[in-house]
Amino acid sequence: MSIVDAEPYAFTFDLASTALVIIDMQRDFVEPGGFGETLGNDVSHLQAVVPPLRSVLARAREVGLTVIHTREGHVPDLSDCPPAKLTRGEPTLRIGAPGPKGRILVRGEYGHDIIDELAPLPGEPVIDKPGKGSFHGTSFGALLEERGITSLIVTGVTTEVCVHTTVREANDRGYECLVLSDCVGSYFPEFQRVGLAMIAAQGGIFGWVTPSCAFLSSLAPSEVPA
Ligand code: C5J
Repeated sequence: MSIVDAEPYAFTFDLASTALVIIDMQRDFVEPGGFGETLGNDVSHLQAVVPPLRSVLARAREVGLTVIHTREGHVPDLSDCPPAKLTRGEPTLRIGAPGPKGRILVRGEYGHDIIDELAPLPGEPVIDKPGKGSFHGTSFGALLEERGITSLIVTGVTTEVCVHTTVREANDRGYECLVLSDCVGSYFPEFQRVGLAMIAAQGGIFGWVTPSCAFLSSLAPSEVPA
């Protein structure tokens, strides 16, 4: 077992039953010139997540942790998108509209894919999700069950939307979630701060929070190949 210093108290996990989950590190959210920036957001807050997350991903691969990536988006005919979401917002910025990196939140478009720095390796599952949470309308839950995963190390964007929704869904399903504070990002610094505080509040109401350096140093030397 590994133990990490965390809020609100130490998080214990076993590598064999733990997955690193990387949520929606997609070009349209993270890169300059993407959909996120078109909405008026400052993407530098999300780009700051990339270097620490790359280190965590590299170490996770070294120690043989299960790595699961997710992408938010819809099938090209938008048949998996509820009308209430399709008609929301300014018409040129709606789901399916043409965006700077392809149709907004549509699978197969350039902007929908994961940034090169965190590209999945062959064999690493990529869960395409039509919603904010990773369980809704996906095989994520079945995959975790199949692999005997009970603990999730959660990273990605955005903290208060897809990360929060996934952690809440996972918590209700009995998974233990550790959120790496510098490996999740929000366009809004106040949402980042409060979003993280909410997870660990009240004795860990949804989960645990810790910086990536604590997680990395928790991996016992015996678990790192020579
Ligand atoms: C948003 C996400 N913010 N991945 N998506 O719409 O958090």
